[in-house]
Amino acid sequence: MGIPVIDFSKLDSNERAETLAQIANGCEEWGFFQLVNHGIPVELLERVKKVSTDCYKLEREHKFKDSAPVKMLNDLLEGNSNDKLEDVDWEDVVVLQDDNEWPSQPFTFKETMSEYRREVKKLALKVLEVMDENLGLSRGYLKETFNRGKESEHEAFFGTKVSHYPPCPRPELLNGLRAHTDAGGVILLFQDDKVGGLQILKDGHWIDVQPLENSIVINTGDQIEVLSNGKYKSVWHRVCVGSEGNRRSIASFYNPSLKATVAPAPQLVAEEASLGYPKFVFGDYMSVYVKQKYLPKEPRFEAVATM
Ligand SMILES: O=C(O)CCC(=O)C(=O)O
Ligand SMILES: [Fe+2]
Repeated sequence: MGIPVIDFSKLDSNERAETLAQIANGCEEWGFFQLVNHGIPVELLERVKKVSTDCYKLEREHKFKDSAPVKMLNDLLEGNSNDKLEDVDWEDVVVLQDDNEWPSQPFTFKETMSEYRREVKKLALKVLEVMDENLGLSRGYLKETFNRGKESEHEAFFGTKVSHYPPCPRPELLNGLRAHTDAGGVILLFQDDKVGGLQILKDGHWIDVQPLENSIVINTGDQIEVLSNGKYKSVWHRVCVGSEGNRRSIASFYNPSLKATVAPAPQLVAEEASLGYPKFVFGDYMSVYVKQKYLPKEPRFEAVATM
């Protein structure tokens, strides 16, 4: 069993209604689905894979060898312990935003990743519009909620996390990335074609998000859960490491601005009693999330309700 695979191009065909229904099902029942024919050119995706892999080799690999997880695993093995390391991730991360410093190697990295970010942001906005429609919200409702006002500090956050999960000599002793739900809005993940590892918690079981060449995995974060008044739940997921293959994953996050106010959409609240979530400012939520990322989300909603 795998997560739903949906042909996004069929939204523009006579199969629009079925496609909307498939996406609604993906959001309501799974929290995760994969899009094929999503509109990002395959030729660009091929370049993204190449520059990311090259960047890892040129700028990151030697740093990872000196990183905390590697040291912690070595210490553990030297002490002859087999206790799992519960509070570390076997992951190399580069974060790309509009206003931070990016890797300079290979020289095509910046240009290629800027182009990718433009394309994936367009896809994020299309996906949000489909969610507006499926939820019965006015077109643009989610985007407008994420962007409050014209100043840059009121603009939605858009970040891209380029990760590698290198092979681990003792994969049973570590997580690639500990289980969590995502804090924000919609996440668009371009994962490795071959090396798997991402799993979601579905009906009490961890299931694999099957690698599918050049597809984009979509999932929804805690803010979409709040805005949809619980109709679209953010789902627990984790990354397991393996002893072979360096898994690449490129996750792009379209999140509310830190100044945005988030609350269940009034149209989705039948009466006061069915209001399942508080109203809060996203920046306050993030200040709780950074301390509680790997814990259940409910106490985060409670904490922010009283702020
Ligand atoms: O690397 C992945 O496949 C998932 C990454 C992820 O869940 C995250 O960065 O929040
Ligand atoms: Fe995540």
